Amino acid sequence: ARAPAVMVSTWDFGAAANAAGWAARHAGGSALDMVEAGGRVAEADETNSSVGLGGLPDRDGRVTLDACVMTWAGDVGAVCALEDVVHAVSVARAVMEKTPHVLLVGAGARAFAVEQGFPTQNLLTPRAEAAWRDWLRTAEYAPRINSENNDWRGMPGGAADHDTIGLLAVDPGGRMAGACTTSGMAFKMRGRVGDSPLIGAGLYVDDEVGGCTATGVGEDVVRVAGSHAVVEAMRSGLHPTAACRRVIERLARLRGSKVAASQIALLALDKQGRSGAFALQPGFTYAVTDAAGATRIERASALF
Ligand code: SD4
Repeated sequence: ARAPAVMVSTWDFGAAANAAGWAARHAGGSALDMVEAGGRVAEADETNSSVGLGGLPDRDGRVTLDACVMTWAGDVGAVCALEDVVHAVSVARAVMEKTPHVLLVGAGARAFAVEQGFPTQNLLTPRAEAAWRDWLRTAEYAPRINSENNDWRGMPGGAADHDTIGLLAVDPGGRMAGACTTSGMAFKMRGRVGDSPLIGAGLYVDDEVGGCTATGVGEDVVRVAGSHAVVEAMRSGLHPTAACRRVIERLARLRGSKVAASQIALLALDKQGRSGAFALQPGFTYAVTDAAGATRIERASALF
């Protein structure tokens, strides 16, 4: 039998995030410290064409970030459409820890971040700007499947269109936390928010059961409250893989041909240290780090 998993995160680039999470755990950090550290790695990586810096902008050319965190204790914090501050996951954590609220959006989120001492910077890199200018020539909104693992290839300007990282971790005390951070779908409408910062959709953690995070076309994750649905399926006794599969199948029944060309992937970790995932389309990968510190990349099965 495998050592229990202590951290999972979405896509191949999750391996680097898990390494940072593992280091945080090793340094005595909590599960929340682990997922925050991992999310920050993806946010700072400008080759990841959309988490934080280097993220593809909305159709008006503005990079807007969505993120959330959730802890074992049911504490939650989130930001939507945050501009000019790279570490959206840390701002989400600050919303949780420093305010009486759970969600701040837009100008209010930015003002709060500045007041908390977060530095501001231009998040639109020259490469992302070039991709946006290329996109403007057709201005056609068409999310591509699994672009996360094909950074900058095949898109206008060689850019991928979505790159969310979702993370779940357990600390040595056995407590679970999760985080999700993204710049959302490339070339989205200004003001558009997806599933990623919404507790229950892009992320859910229940310390009695386990957690789930989602990636892909956020609109469809929201329709089935994807992450919460997976946690409830695990509560009823399903293995994480079976729980993710049940919700993907439910979405396919609900939406039929409307999701035939979309990618949605769900990734779960239960309190027994079992991980699993399931997707609409083949190609979804995720990083799993076990209690011995070994990380492997797994490939999810898919409905189509
Ligand atoms: C969104 N779910 O904003 C995000 C996009 C994503 O990998 O997952 N990209 O809808």
